[in-house]
Amino acid sequence: MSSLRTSATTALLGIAIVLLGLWVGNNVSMLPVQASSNAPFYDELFRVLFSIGTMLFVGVCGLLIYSLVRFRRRSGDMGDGSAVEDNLPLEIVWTAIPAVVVLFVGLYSYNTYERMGGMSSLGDHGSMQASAGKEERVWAGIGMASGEAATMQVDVTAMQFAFIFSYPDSSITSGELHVPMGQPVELHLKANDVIHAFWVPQFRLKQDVIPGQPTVLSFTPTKAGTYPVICAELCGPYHGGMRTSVVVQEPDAFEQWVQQNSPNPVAT
Ligand SMILES: [Cu+2]
Repeated sequence: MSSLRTSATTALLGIAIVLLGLWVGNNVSMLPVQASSNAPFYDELFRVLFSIGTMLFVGVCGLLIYSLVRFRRRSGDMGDGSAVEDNLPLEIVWTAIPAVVVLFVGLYSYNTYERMGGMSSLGDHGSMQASAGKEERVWAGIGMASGEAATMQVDVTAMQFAFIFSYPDSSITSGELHVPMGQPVELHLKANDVIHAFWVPQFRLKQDVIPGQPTVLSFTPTKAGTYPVICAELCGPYHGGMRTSVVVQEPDAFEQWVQQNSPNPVAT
């Protein structure tokens, strides 16, 4: 009878922890504003991971505190605890649960990456560049989401300790990234010296840039504003100062910026 009660209590607690995890994952938001087309995909993944993380955290901490109190040493008790070993079902359960969780998280993360644009479209991209005469293999990054075509290319050079943005169409070179809202942008990143990483939290994009490995990062800015661009890979003594801004502008304002900064203005 008491083992039945223990099972029922355990099941109820398990359900409570799952519900708590789901509630926390869906209602507690600590992320900055969403400013790119990739952000909703990322946040969906984050909510799932946050839910699973909450369940595991509350479950493990709860069990730990319960055990500390329930099995504490009573006064006068000088013996060792009873030795528990060879519980096959228990060992199967605690191996199976993490295995299933890790497998699910791995597959779901890859699926999220694919929906953002993923690697497959980078393959098309490589062939596009080859046909343009520049035979350059793209090693990593995020391609265009299906059905989109980049309307603007920006070359990004990462070096100790700055990002340099150049616009091939208008010959602008800038220390600050300007992009028009609502238009697909394709960043072509390269590193001159050591490994850097291009990170814009509001875009939910963080991409390593490795010397000798051309990298592409595609996104569509969806919210006007100024957001930080941060180097997210320890790259030397002034790594902490390696940051600038990305300015997402209405198309008109962006066009004006291009006209004002282009060394050889294009007549429109
Ligand atoms: Cu850096």
